[in-house]
Amino acid sequence: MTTNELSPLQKARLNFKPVLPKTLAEGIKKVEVIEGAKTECVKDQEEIKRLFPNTYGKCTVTFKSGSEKEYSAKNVGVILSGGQAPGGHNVVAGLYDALKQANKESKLYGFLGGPSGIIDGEYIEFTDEIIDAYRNTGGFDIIGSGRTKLETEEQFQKALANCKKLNITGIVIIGGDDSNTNAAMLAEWFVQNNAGIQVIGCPKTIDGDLKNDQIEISFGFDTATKTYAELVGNIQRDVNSAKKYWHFVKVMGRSATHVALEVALQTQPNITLISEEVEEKKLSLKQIVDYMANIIAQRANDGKNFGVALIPEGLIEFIPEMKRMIANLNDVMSTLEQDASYNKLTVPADRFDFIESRLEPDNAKVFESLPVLIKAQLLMDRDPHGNVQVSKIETEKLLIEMIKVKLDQMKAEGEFMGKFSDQCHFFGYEGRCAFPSNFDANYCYALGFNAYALMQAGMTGYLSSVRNLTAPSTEWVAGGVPLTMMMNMEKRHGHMKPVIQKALVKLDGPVFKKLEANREDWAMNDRYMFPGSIQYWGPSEVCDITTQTLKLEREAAAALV
Ligand code: FBP
Repeated sequence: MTTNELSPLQKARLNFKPVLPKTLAEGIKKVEVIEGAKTECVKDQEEIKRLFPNTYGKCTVTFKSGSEKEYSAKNVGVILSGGQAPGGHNVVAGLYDALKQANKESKLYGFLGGPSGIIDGEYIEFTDEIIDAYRNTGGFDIIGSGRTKLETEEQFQKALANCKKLNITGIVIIGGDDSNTNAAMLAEWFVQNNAGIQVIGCPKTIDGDLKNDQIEISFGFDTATKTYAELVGNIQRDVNSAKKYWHFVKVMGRSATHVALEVALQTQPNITLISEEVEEKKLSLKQIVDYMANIIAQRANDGKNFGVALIPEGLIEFIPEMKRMIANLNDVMSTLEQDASYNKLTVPADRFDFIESRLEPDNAKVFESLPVLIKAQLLMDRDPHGNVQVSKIETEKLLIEMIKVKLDQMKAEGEFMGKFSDQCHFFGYEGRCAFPSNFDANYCYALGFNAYALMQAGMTGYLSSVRNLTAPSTEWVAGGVPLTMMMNMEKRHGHMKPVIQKALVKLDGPVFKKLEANREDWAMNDRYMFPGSIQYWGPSEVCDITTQTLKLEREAAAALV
C-alpha cells in the first residue's frame, strides 16, 4: 500500500461516496433474483454450446429488494485483468463492501498481477485500511493487472488448488472481452470439475467494445474519453491560436473506433477516421490518404494550413488489403517460433524478406510496400490472446508520410498551394488511470457490489450488469448476463477459439450518424469544442454528463420501445 503524500484531490476523492442503485442500496441481504429470458450466443451456437455444456443458455437476471436473509461467510478472490481502466479500484471496493455487509466474517483476496496471480498463488487479503486508501482512485495498482490467458488444464488445476488453500468459493474477474473469455472458460471448467467455485465477470475496458443490450457500456470508457477529449480540445485551441500545424492524434481503443468517435463528438475536429467505415466501404490505404490530403489541400486553399485529425488505434487492421495481409502474417508468425531458419536471422531486412517469401503473393506486395518502421512494428509479438499490439503501430506516422508524398504530387499539379507541417500524438495511456469521473466511480462501485449479489444468488459464468445508465444512479437496474451469450468462434494464434465478440461501431447507429451528418462542416469550418477537464464537484450539468455515445444509444433504444 502506498504511503506517499496525498495531493488535495486525492484526499478529497477518498471521501466521495458512490450512490448505489436502489435495489442494491437497501442492503445486499435483501437482494432477490428475477429471472429473465434464456439466452443464445451471438454466433456459432452449436460449437459454443458444445464447449460450454454447463454454462450455456442460462437466463438473464435482474434484482429486486425483498426480505432480509442471513448468509454464511464466503471467501472470494478478485482479479484485475488486461489494460487499466478508470474505476477498477471502486469495483473492488464495491465487492468488498457487499461481501462484508453480507457477513463480516467473509474475506476478499486480491490475486496479484492479473490472472497469473491465481495460477501462481500470489495474493493479498484485503482489509478496511487497504480498501479505504484506494476508493475513487484511478489505476489498478491496488493489486496490479496482467494479460495471461487462462486456457490450459494445468492452469485450471493450479487455480483450483490455490482457491482450495484459501477456501475461496467465488472469483470475480474484472476485465474486457479477452479477460471475460477467461472468466467464461474458468466458470465452465469449475462446474465440470465440481469445484464449487463460482466465477463472475465485470465489464471493464476503456475501448467501449464490451457491450450489448444488457451491458450499456464498459467502465472506464466515460473517464478515458473525457480525458482524451480534454487533450484534443486543448490541442484545438493551440491549433487555432498558432494556425501553423496539422496535428495527427492517434487515439487508443484497440480494434473498435468507439473511443475516437466519442472524442470526435466531444471536440469536433476536422477529420475523424472510422475503422469500421473503412472496412465497410473497402477503402484502400491510398483512398484514405487521398481523402485526408484533399481536406488538407482545400483548407490550405482557404488559407488554413492547420487542422486536427483523429486516427483510431486499430485502423490498420480494418483497411482491407492490410487486414488480409495481417491475417496471413498472423498465420505465418504462429509457425515461426519453431522455425530455426527464421530464428537465426538477426538483420531486420533479412527477416522481412523471409516473411515476404512465406506470405501469399498479394499480401507479400502489401507488406513490401510498407515503411521499415511499420514492418518492424507488425512483426512484434502478439499479446497472450493473439491480438496484434496495435498501440505499438504508428499508423499516424504512416499516414503523415504518405500524405506528404500525395501533397507534393498535388503541388506539382497546382492542386495544393499551401504548407503542411505536422505534429503527431498518441493518446492512450494518459487516460487509462485517471481519477474516475463521478459516473465511473458510481458505476464501478455498483458493478462490484452487484457482482457479489450474483454470487450470493448462486450464479456462475455471469457478467455483472448495471443498466439504465443515463438516469441518476439510484434508478440504475442491477442484474446479470450469461458470459456465453456474447461468445463466438474466432481465429487466434492460428486456431479457432471461443471468444467474446467485440462490439464494433455500428454504421447505421446514432453515434456514427451524428459524425456523418456533421463531418463535412467540421472539415472546412472550425467548429472546435473545448470540453475541459473532468469536474468532480459543481453543477450537475458539468459533473454528471454521460458520454455522447451512451446518451445517443440510450435515446435510440428508448425510441424503439
Ligand atoms: P483491454 O481490452 O484489456 O481493456 O485493453 C485496453 C487497451 O488500453 C487497448 O485500448 C490497447 O490497445 C491495449 O490496452 C494496450 O495494451 P497494453 O497495456 O498491454 O500496452
